Parts: sequence; C-alpha cells; structure tokens
Amino acid sequence: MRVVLFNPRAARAHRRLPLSLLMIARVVDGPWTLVDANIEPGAADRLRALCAEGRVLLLVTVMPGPQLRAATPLCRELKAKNPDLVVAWGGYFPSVHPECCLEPTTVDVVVTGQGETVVPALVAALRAGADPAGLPGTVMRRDTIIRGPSPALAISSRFGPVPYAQVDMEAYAARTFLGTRTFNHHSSVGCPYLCNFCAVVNLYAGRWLPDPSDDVVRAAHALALVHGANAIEFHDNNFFAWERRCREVAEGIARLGLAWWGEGRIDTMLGFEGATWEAMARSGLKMVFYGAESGDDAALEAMDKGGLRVSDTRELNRLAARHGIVPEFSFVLGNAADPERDVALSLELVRDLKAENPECEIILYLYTPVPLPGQWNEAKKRGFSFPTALDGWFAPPWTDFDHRRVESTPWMTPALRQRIDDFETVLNARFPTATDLNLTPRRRRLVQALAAPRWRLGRYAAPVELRALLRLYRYRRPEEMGF
Ligand code: B12
Repeated sequence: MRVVLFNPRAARAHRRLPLSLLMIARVVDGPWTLVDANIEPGAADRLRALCAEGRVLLLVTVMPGPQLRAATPLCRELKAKNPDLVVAWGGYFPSVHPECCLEPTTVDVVVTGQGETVVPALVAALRAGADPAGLPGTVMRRDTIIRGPSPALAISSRFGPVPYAQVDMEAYAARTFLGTRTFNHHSSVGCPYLCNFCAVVNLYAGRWLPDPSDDVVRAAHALALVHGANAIEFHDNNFFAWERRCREVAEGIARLGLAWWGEGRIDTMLGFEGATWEAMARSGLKMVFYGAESGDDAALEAMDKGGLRVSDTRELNRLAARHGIVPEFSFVLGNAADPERDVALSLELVRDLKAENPECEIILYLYTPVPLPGQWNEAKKRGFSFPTALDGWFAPPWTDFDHRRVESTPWMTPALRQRIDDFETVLNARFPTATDLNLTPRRRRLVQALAAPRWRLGRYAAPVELRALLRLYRYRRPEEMGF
C-alpha cells in the first residue's frame, strides 16, 4: 500500500514546511510521497493521478477553515473515483471534531493527537488486510463510532530528524520580517497548561514533551548550515516552557547568526533569570508571542490561565523591552461572564502597553468555543452547538468561525464586535506591525500621522479614512505575517 501525504491549501499564501506531515513521514515504513497544495499549483491533479494508481493510503492534515473546505470535496471526489482508497485525517480539526469528519464518502479514519505514535500500526494493519478500528489514537465509524485508546505521547525527535532531504527546501525558504530565508521548526509536543479556550488542550490535555536541547540545536544547525536559513520560527505551542532548555538552545545556536521567534507564557518567562534573557537576546531571539488574553483579572481566571494576572502582562512588557525582545501580545476577547467589561479593560490595557513599549505587537482575537469545561459550558447553556456534519461547516457563520474574528458566541454582540474592529483599525494605523513587509517606511509614516489624533483622543468610532488607507496598502495583521 502506497502512502501519500497531503497538505491542503491554507487560507493565505504561506511557505512553511508542512511539519504535521513531515513528522509523520519519519515513521512510515517504506517510500512516501508528499503533495503540498501550498506550494504546488497542480497539487490536486497530482493527487488525482497518484490515487488512480490504486492501493493508496492518503494521510491528510486538516486545520479548521480553508484547509477543511479544500480537503472535504477533494477527498469525496478521490474516494468516489477510487473505491480502494483509504483516507485518514489528522490534525486540529479532526482531533477536536472526529465524529463529524467520519462521513463514509469522505474519511475512513480519524487520527487524534500526535500522529507518529499511531501511523505505524495503522499502515501495518492496512497492509495486512486487518481492520484498524480500535487501534490506539484512531476513531472510526462501524455500526457505532469506535474510538481506540489514547496512546502515550512520545518525544518527537526520537523518531529522527525532519526529512529535509526529501522535500524541495528552496520552495519553503520564506521571506519574513525575521529574515530572507525563514524556515519553521517544531520542537515539543503539546503544552503543559489547560487554558479552556485553546484547542491544544483537546489534543494534549496538559501534557508537554520537549525534544532535548541537543536535538533542537542540531535541527537549527541543519537548517542554517545545510539549507541556508537566516531565521527560524519555532511553531511550538509553548517553546519557552522550560527555562534550562531555552538557555541551552540559545547558547547552542548563538553562533549561527539566526533571528528567531517562538511562543511562550508570560508568567513562565517572568520567572526566567536575567542570564537566560540575555542568552536568548544574544542568540538572536527577536520576538515572542504571548497569550495576554485579557485586561480583566476575572476573565483570566475564567479562562483557566493558571494564575496569570494583568499586572504580569504589564511587567513582562517592560522586561522584554529592556532586553530588546519584542513581545507580541495576543488577546482572546469576549469572555462569557461580562464581555463588555472584558473588552473595555483589554483595550485599555493595549493602550497602556503601547504607551510603555510602542514596539510591542498586539493581536486581537474573539473567543471561539472549543469543547472544554469552562466557557464552553456557558456557550452550550446559551444555545451554542457545533455542526454535526462536514457540510455544516461550509455555511455562514461557520465559514469564518475558526478565524476567531466573527461574533460566534451568543454573548458577543455585533455592536461590541464593531467597537473592537474600530479600535483595531486605529491601533493598526497608529502602530503598524513590524511584521508587514508590504508597508514601506513612507506609507508607514503617513498612516501613523493620520491616526495620531484619533489615538491621542481615544476617538475610534468609524475610522473610515484609516480603513480605506490600510486596505489600499494591503495591510497585513501580525498573525497573518507572523507565522
Ligand atoms: C503553522 C500554523 C499555521 C500555518 C499553516 C499550517 C499548515 N498546516 O499548513 C498558517 C499560518 C497558514 C495557519 C493558519 C491558521 N491557523 Co494555524 N497553526 C499553525 C501552528 C503554529 C503550527 C502547526 C504545526 O505545524 N505544528 C507542528 C506539527 C508537528 O504539529 P501538528 O500540526 O499538531 O501535527 C501533529 C498532530 O496534530 C498530528 N497530525 C496532524 N496532521 C495529521 C494528519 C494525519 C493523517 C495524521 C495521522 C496525524 C496528523 O500529527 C502531527 C505530528 O505529531 C499551530 C499551533 C501549533 N503549535 O501546533 C496553529 C494552529 C494549528 N492554527 C490554528 C488556527 C485556528 C489557524 C487558523 C484557522 C486561524 C487563524 N486565525 O490564523 C488559520 C487558518 C488555517 C487554514 N485552514 O487555512 C489553531 C487550531 C485550533 C483549532 N480550533 O483547531 C492552532 C492550534 C493554534 C492555536 N493554538 O490556536 N496556521
């Protein structure tokens, strides 16, 4: 049985190594073929031809949103044309909504969580002609839904290095604000926290297994010295969860002259020693993405942020500025208990953060339910539910649901959403993100000057002139360019 790995096209043009699949490729016994619709214009046709050769196991990675919309009709078409084709989906969407994916015309197997621990047994069972239903980490539909037990997580680097030699690395060398040849890496599995708005908890339930620092340093060396990387984005859910590893990695990569980026927790990094911050700054760490989430302590508590306080966010902002490492603060606005208060206090916090450190980056999301105790219970109580069939995800409001930009919860009103949008437009114009490469210095100065009076006076309502200018300049928000 031939193994074909497919990365459906994501929303925006992005050149990032499809690590979800490359990590799995390491455990496939025998040859495999990768088809990546994000870099290959004729990807769907190549996939059609490969599947037509017969006896194919098609492994598809699916994120909510555009990848789901691209993968669903294509898998239906491929399965209709090739009756012996076995389609397995994994990744965030199927892991959170497995039953919804298991439509016999579309998907045969859902793999939940870390794929490396599941795929060897799945391939072996299919090659032996055995029924894989009930295998650890799988969900399948028979007369009922059969869910295998959860396999233990495994340290990812134990499965070997990412198979760079078998992909067109030039196609993935991306120009970003970090460098002209940016590659992505992923050096841990899961996240040790249980924030109740984050889909990572659905997959990993508070478990976190980091690759040893030597393996991370080795991967960075390969990217820099063999593939010419001058920047690395660490896409780990929580790269900075363990101080000693951060320091060892920073020291190990310092001589490579890389610029790098990663995601971390405010409270963890506030506890790091000064020497660790200095080592990270020396090694080229340029920016860290943090979940600030809210300017309201009550909302942070309701989100299970593990004791994070608003004052921590303020302190981290100052600490990071002292070390010259830009903090990128992400907010998840629209908490169930009191969305008005949450939004008001959060926008106030954004103003303060900008006043203290104008270089800090701000990302505003709206709360999007994930099935976890907490706000989800509140959402359900108020009549919220997910579609139960795949097609349900392709009609409004679900089409934009997972972009976390639409008012999807019963308590988020269009007026409040508009207020956030207006504020964000003025914020973007007054402090355009450093990550947007489209914006020339002249244009940057112009939008800033135009937005300055509104920002100073706190007049955010209907900033039509700023919206028009940002649209004209095709302004890209940080989360669109950041990773
Ligand atoms: C890189 C990235 C992107 C990239 C592209 C990713 C791609 N697949 O091509 C871009 C920038 C395009 C992107 C966009 C979005 N993203 Co994104 N993204 C990530 C990020 C940072 C890393 C993904 C990654 O490569 N991980 C590394 C690999 C090794 O891990 P993995 O993907 O989990 O894969 C493992 C398992 O899931 C499983 N697996 C995965 N696929 C498959 C397939 C099979 C067949 C099997 C067996 C197993 C399997 O095995 C893999 C190896 O262990 C994650 C956060 C994270 N750290 O994971 C968010 C994340 C996946 N993104 C997320 C979201 C919400 C989005 C957006 C929808 C929203 C937005 N506002 O940007 C958009 C739209 C995407 C789209 N559909 O077009 C959420 C998903 C949450 C959810 N509710 O499901 C995440 C988890 C971030 C978060 N913490 O909220 N993203």
